[in-house]
Formats: sequence, structure tokens, C-alpha cells
Amino acid sequence: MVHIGTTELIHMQIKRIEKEIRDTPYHKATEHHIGKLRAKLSILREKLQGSEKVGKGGGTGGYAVKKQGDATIILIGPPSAGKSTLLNRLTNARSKVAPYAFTTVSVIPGMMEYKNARIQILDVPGLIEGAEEGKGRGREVLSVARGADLVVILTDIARIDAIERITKTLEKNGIRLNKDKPNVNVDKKLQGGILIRSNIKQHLDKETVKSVAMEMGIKNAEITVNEKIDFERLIDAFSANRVYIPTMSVVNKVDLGQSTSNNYQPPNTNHHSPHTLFISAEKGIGLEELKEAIWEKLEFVTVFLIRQDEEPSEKNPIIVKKGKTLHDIAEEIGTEFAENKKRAKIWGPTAKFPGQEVSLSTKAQEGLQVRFV
Ligand SMILES: Nc1nc2c(ncn2[C@@H]2O[C@H](COP(=O)(O)OP(=O)(O)OP(=O)(O)O)[C@@H](O)[C@H]2O)c(=O)[nH]1
Ligand SMILES: [Mg+2]
Repeated sequence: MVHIGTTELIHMQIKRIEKEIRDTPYHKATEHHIGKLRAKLSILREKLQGSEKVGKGGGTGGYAVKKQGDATIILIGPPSAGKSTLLNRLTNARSKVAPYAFTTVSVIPGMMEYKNARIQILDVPGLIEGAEEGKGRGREVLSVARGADLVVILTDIARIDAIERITKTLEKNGIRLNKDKPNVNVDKKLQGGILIRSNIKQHLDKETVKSVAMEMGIKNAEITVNEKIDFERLIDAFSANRVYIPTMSVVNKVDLGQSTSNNYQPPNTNHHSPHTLFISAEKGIGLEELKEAIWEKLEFVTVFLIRQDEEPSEKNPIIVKKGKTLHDIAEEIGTEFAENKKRAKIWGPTAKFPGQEVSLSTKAQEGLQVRFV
């Protein structure tokens, strides 16, 4: 008798459903059915990741790294792309570099200092085909990636196609790159079934949205869909394990001289202005541009705090996310500090005049000097 394990069984079910989706023509009458199938598929894929985690030694191990600094970025790329070389260039770390694959076998952290920010960079083993099935150290790399604030996909000039492959691998594992979280609110209830609301004209009808939700295990809820949505984003909205992380791509070893055309467009990116940088980690080409691009991508600004009894200066810098308000900043300093602060005085490039008094709903801008009053 042939023994079929759970994993094989799930693989077979996935194949069958994928085929059924391919074979079913898409129109209004089948939309409902296809929605259900796609939801089933998503659950099976998740199960697969879960089932493969058990027993094959994946998941745990020496991969827990403490996040440190203002942000954590991970360098993901094929073996020998130059990840460790780059880490060593940008930080104080000394990760082993060698001309063969899988030189790095664990997570090596380093700290990059740039514009008053401390940015943690994680160097991990090369990511190869089949990573999500545990090939190489794939699963560990993917789990570290989930916790990062920015994914830098690093490949070399001879393997530009790796960008697309790695993007797909990350997406397949629930890591959404350069995408906002779906604007869908799921308010779970104890009873009453599923109620769908939307003020936007949708492609998908309410019954379809409802059955996708049910298929994903939602029984009672008020669901408000605030964007024009497709199946993929709908399923994302109902899944617990999705993460949304910005990404950028970097092509290393430009010193080797092949095509360095800057018009290469990375795949699967959207309105968040994708761009690919060309560098040589070894020769130090393009590294300043890379640091600046990382900074931009993290959407950081530097704000200077001015104490009550001090003249405006750039002595006390703090790093905050673009779009944060002065109120958010006060809260970050401490709840006690924020308690009796109602207004602020500002200096710097965005102040109308030095010492302008503003409300705490004012947004942080690069170079802003602020004294809370
Ligand atoms: N020509 C050239 N070689 C480079 C450059 N950067 C790295 N290398 C070489 O590429 C090889 C691999 O570099 P590593 O930094 O070990 O690559 P890695 O991505 O960390 O590799 P793994 O840890 O095995 O995944 C080494 O021989 C480096 O010297 C570069 O900019 N130009
Ligand atoms: Mg390495």
C-alpha cells in the first residue's frame, strides 16, 4: 500500500482546485463558485505552510533576532548575490563573505547609522527555489522577513530575473510587498450571520463576498468594504497571516560590466513608485544612493526637540515616520510628557516664521524643530 502523507494530500487538493479554477469560465453566474474555490485554495496553502512546519525542523532554531534601532531591514537574495558584502559595507558587522553558495547560514545583524537614524540590517542565507517548502533555510528566512520594516531584494547583474522569482515566493507566503492593507473592516459578532456593506460600486456581488467570508471561517460579522476589491485582496482581508511591507530591489556587481540600463522595471509593484538601484557592494558604487533610497522608502523624517529653556538648535534629533503628528510624537516621548501639552512652537524650513505657534495636529516634516508648550 502506498502511504500518502497529509502534505501530499493537501498538494493534490491544491492541484485539483487550481485546475477547476482554470477550467471554469469566469462570468456572473460562476463568480460565486470561483470565489469559494479561491478562498479554499488560500486556506489549503496556509495549511501547507503549517503542516510542513511540523517535523521537518523548520520554524524554530537560532533565527530569533531582536529588533533594534529605528527600523529593521532584511536583505533577501539568491546565494552569492553579495548580501554579506553589502552588510559589511553599510554596517559595523563582519559577516563571512566567500565565492560559494550558502556562506551565510544564520541571521547576522548589523547597524547602519544614517541621518541620525539607526537602521538595523539583517543578512540571511540565500533564498532558493522551493524556499517555502523548507529548501535551504527558506522558511527561516521567510519568517524573519515577516518581521522586517523593509525588504531589500538583492541580486546580481547576471541574475536580474531573481527579483521576480523572490517577489513571487514572498507573495506566496502571505508577505504583501508595496501594498496597503485592504481597506476592509471586519467587525465580528456573536450572531446574526454576515452583513456586507459598501459605498463603492463593486465588481463582485454581495453574495460572492459573503460566501468567500464564510469559506474563510467568518460566521457572524459586519463587513464594510471601503475599496473597489478583487478576490485576492478580499481573501487577504479575511486572512490573519498577511503582512504588508515596503520593498525595493537592488542589483549588485555592476562592476562586472554587463548591461546597467536603469530602465529595468521590477515586476509586481504598484503606485508606491518602484525603483531598482544598481550598485557594487565590493567596489563601493551607488551606496550613498542606496542609503538615501532606504531612508526614503522607510518614510522617515528627522525632527529636533527643543527643551523649554533652550534656544532652537539641532541638538536633540529624533526619527519619526512621515505623516505622524506632533501629538503622536509627544505620545512617543511618554504619556506623562504628552499629558499637559496642548500646543507647540516650531522653527525650521516649514515654520512660517521662527517660533510659530501651532496645534498638535501639525504633521512632522523634515528638519522641523519643535518645543512643546
Ligand atoms: N565583482 C563583484 N563581486 C562581488 C560584489 N559583491 C560581492 N561580490 C562577491 O560575490 C561573492 C559572494 O559574496 P557574499 O557577500 O558572500 O554573497 P552572499 O549573498 O552573502 O552569499 P550567501 O551567504 O552564500 O547567500 C564573493 O566572492 C564576493 O566577493 C561586487 O560588487 N562585485
Ligand atoms: Mg552571505
